[in-house]
Amino acid sequence: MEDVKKQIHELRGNADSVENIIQLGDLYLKTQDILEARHYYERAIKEYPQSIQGYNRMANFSFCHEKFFDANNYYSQALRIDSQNIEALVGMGRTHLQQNGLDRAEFHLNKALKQAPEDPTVLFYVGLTNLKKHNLLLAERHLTASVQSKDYQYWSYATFYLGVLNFQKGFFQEALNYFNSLKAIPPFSESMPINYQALKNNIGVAHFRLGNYEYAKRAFLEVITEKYPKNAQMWLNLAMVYWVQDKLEEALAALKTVHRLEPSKWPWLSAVTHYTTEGSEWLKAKMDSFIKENPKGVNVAMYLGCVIPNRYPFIDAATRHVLNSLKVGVVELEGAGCCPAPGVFRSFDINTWLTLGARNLTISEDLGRNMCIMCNGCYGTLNDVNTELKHDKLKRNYVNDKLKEIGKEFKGTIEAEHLVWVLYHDIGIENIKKMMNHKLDLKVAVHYGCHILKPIHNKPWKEDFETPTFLDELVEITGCTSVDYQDKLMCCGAGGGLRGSEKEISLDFTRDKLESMRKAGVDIIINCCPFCHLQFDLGQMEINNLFKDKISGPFTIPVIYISQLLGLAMGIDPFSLGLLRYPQKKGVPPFIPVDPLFTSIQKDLECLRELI
Ligand code: 9S8
Ligand code: 9S8
Ligand code: COM
Repeated sequence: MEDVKKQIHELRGNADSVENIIQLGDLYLKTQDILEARHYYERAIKEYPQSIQGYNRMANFSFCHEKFFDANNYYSQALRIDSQNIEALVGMGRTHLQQNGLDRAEFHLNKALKQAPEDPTVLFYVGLTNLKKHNLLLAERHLTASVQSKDYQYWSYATFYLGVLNFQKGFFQEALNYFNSLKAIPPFSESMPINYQALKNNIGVAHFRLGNYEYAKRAFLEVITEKYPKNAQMWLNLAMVYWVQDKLEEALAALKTVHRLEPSKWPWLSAVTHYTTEGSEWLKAKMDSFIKENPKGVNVAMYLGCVIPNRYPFIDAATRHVLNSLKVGVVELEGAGCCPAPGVFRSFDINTWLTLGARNLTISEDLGRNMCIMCNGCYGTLNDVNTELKHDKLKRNYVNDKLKEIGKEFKGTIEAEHLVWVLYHDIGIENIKKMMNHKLDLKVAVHYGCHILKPIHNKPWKEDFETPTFLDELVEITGCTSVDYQDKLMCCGAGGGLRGSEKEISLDFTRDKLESMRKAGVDIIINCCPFCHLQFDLGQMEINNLFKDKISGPFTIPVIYISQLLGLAMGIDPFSLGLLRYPQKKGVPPFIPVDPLFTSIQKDLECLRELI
């Protein structure tokens, strides 16, 4: 420290260049004299407004003091001087990341990555952004690259988030291995209290999810008894361990501590003060839902198909945000291709259709996970192929003969499931209901689409294929009302290659359905298939042009995918769900504005006020 003071003394005499002024600021920062540090950074800006360094320093300074708005401003000014400056681009990225502006963060960080593809800091922040967007493949790639860079600090941060990533995949043991490897590593040692507590928390929670309750308890207790008796989250975690171990008295004592420490964060805990061990059913239900959002431990492999990644990527994003909130472990199907589309490929060549479908299924089999499919058409193909090959030895032999050429084999060990079934049945509609935070009071036209219902012989909901209710039930837990309308189960018009070959006929179907929906007075359309989504969304624009004289007026009914609706009711922010976006772009979906959705429910969505 004496050294630093001496340096300061020497420099103060000749603070005549921007470098020297900046260095003085840096030195003061080392002595913890933040006021003086800021003074010199500001002076650098004032005296050398064309130099980028002062802005970057002030931005970093603001960031560290959690003044994100200021940080944003300074980084913008830095980028005005040099739009490719890596420090400013990364700074801008992490500032947006702090404020949950994931798209903006990604925009700046990708620019930085282009110039510095091996920079561990850049790689780390790109990975973290991908992780927050639930883009797990890219997240893993970038975080792993950051780990390999051997930059000590980023090695440890990236390792931590690789743990988080594996946690999100439902690979708790792998997650635990990553977290354990960080024990006693300086950035996560006890001298860094925030990181230290986060690491212990994650180790405990990973043990908890693995069912190692004693280890979990030990991790939480270490934090509480050693140094941080005021960590309310840790007390809550501890209470959960006692709760599942049926140690009610200990659990209650811990819950009371949580309530004493943070009464406003978990207001429902006020009930514990009246709780006797005989028990309030209500508190029990609340605790159960809190502990077990995913009580059956559902883990899936995501199948994307073609339409979602190419036309409606926000359907994927919204679904992943919802599944993550429900604590469903999600992995990618690396190398998966077109399902292939049932209404197209199957009509031309059944063997090719079977073989390509089987190839996709084997990727899921190798992971030991059921497929979670967000598109009706993909579900139709993959579920049909799966059942046919499971039951027909001749077909299976044919397919496996072909697959042998690429070193694959269909075994028939997994299920191909529609997302709606994963939600409704695997996780359970009751469990999702517990996660609802906002009541959305809208009149909804529910559109099932064809391939989710037919053919019926291999569908899990075969009892009521003529009057299905599962999708309506899922919609109604949000507070919305599913309104009946004419020809509700009719095709949207797109499927079976019709949209591709006979657009006008295909849109005439859609027009017909839309008229019925309008007659029923609905506020929004809910669907569970990206191709239906496209047909209703882009289709309304096309119909408004094509059938100008035939329709009673232009159509503008918002089209919403089921996980967007559920996410909104759960309280997930509308940007992440793809319902709102900034800056408004033209020529990209949604084509029919979804804003009416917000105006009609604004009073129910406090959180929206500041966002819109
Ligand atoms: S993948 Fe290829 S064209 Fe598509 S999206 Fe649903 S269907 Fe299967
Ligand atoms: S509907 Fe008739 S074929 Fe389908 S599923 Fe989706 S696209 Fe509309
Ligand atoms: C509709 C798919 S979702 S297809 O066009 O019938 O193959």
